[in-house]
Amino acid sequence: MKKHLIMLLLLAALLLLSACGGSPSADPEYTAPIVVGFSQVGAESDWRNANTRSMQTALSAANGFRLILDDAQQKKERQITALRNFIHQGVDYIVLAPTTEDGWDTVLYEARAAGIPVIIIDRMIYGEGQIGLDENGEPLFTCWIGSDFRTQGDKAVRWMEDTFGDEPLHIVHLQGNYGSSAQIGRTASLDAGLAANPHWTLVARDSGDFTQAKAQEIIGTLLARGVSFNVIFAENDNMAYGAIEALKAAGLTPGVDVHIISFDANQRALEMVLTGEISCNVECNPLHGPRVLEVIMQLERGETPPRYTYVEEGVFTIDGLTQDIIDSRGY
Ligand code: GZL
Repeated sequence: MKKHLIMLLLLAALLLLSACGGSPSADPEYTAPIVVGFSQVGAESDWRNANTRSMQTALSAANGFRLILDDAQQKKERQITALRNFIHQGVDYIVLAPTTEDGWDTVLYEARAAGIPVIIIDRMIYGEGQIGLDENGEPLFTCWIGSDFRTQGDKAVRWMEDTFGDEPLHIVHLQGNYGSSAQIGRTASLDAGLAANPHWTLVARDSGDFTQAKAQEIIGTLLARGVSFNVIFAENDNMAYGAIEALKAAGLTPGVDVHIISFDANQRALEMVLTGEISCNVECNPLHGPRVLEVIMQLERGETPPRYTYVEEGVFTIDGLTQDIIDSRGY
């Protein structure tokens, strides 16, 4: 008898607890989170990881969000599958960091048909032959936040012209993922620099896929073949790290025997600018989380955010760079 009484008292306590707001749907103060599906390129670089952390910090549960993160491992087809899953789940917003520029039209039409706003970050996408526009000139996305990669490349080339003057340069070019805006823009700048400076020679060009391992392999192979060069144009910091490892393994001193130009300006890379291993580093700022948060809150308020937002970015060399500056940076 006593056992049953205890069971009844326990059951009453549980019912009382659940009536006091145990289940969110019963709580009138409960506000459903804003659900965001985020298709991320991958985790190929320090830049990418900083970008992911920035998004997770901004679109946190504490800020009223449920963030669904999909890592595409640098494969576009996985991103397209992720977007279709987000559409099927009926998320409130889609954020896409596109691997490459082309091939998004169909799935973005599907997102628009589902009434889901799409925010593009970092790299650009193409519509039907236009940058981010469909065949009717209508945007395939609600807004875009990212970098001007051609300007980044031009900053690097200008530094090379100002620094090396008439000195003959023999350049090894480590490219990022073919077809990504970062690779397209940065490569176009170097090509323009090569055309404008006849005393510059392109010794070798290959894709390191923005990864340290592939870059180290490319530089190591060139050195083993006895290829001579005095500049490495690395389209991101992780490839610069790989190049530095390969140079050191061959007994060469980065910044003395070979000058390295890099992109992203991660803290780890800026330490290498201080030591002289990297000669010039062009910033590519990954901290898009707060920018996306602001855009979503504008849309939630019924406001119209700018269609395109370019991020302000600088150039780092050893001149004027201090440990305090490096330590104060967010990535
Ligand atoms: C640039 C970004 C690039 C970085 C790389 O905005 O797309 O991809 O430069 C990253 O580090 O892998």
